[in-house]
Amino acid sequence: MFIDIPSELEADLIDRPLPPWALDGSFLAQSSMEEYRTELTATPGFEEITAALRHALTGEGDGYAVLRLGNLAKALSGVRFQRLVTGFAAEVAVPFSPFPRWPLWKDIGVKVDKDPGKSSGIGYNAFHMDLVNGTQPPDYTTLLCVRLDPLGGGTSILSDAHAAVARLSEDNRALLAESAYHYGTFFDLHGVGEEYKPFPILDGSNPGGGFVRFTAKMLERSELGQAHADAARELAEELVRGQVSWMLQPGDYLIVNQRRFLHGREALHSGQDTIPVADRRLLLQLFLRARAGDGSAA
Ligand SMILES: O=C(O)CCC(=O)C(=O)O
Ligand SMILES: [Fe+2]
Repeated sequence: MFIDIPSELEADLIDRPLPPWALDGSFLAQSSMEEYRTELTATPGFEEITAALRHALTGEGDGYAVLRLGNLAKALSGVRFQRLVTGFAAEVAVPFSPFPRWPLWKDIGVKVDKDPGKSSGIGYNAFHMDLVNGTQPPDYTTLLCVRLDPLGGGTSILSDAHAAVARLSEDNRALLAESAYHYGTFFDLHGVGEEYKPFPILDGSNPGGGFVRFTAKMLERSELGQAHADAARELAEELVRGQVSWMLQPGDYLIVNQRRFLHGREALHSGQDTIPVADRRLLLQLFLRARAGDGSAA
């Protein structure tokens, strides 16, 4: 689901600088959201785009969208562009940072000496949801592409979590609904509830809906019982079978409804150690919390 910005709207947005934002704890302040909204909704065509975005992410839409902001990224300074993207994001849900020591937008660069399968590693980043081990994971995870892998790797992958679950056997679904899974550590995180350990992958009270609380990274990094691990491996295989993939381009802004889609990334191309850090692939990540009563927080 790709959404392009008409060129007249691009031109108007370039002429409408937004002020710096304020935070209220780890959330974007209400006053900033109102200020951005007033400014942006006065731009003809803006509300059509945000309506299309919300449609793609909830209701009958797919559950993810890519807003193509490449021309705006080129025309605006980094700070002005980030404010504008924050304004688009705030039309979907409330931007926040779960990491108290990070700014609202978190850098995902490339670190050659990190666990290759984790965020900012160079390897295959397997299907997952972000903040999987919080009782309230972010409703949306969003990724803004700043720079491509100059060597050509790093294709994004997405898969419909409920469709993958529906292809599993009933026995495997029953195993996945048991509180037998755990992943990672939980330290000093804001806005995502409490640590959830162990957790069920499927929410038995909400079949076909809700989070599919899964990360394929648990298959190698968590101690799981044999039967539960096998069921989780089946799910990981179904996610791959149903995946869609494409290369995010500079200025592309991917928004994923975490109740519907899981995401990941193919490996970066080999040879990252030959690329200066400042030239390596760079994404910026932002999380969103659905507003109460907007229908997508079910
Ligand atoms: O590098 C990417 O494209 C995705 C990274 C990711 O999913 C994460 O860091 O949580
Ligand atoms: Fe992620």
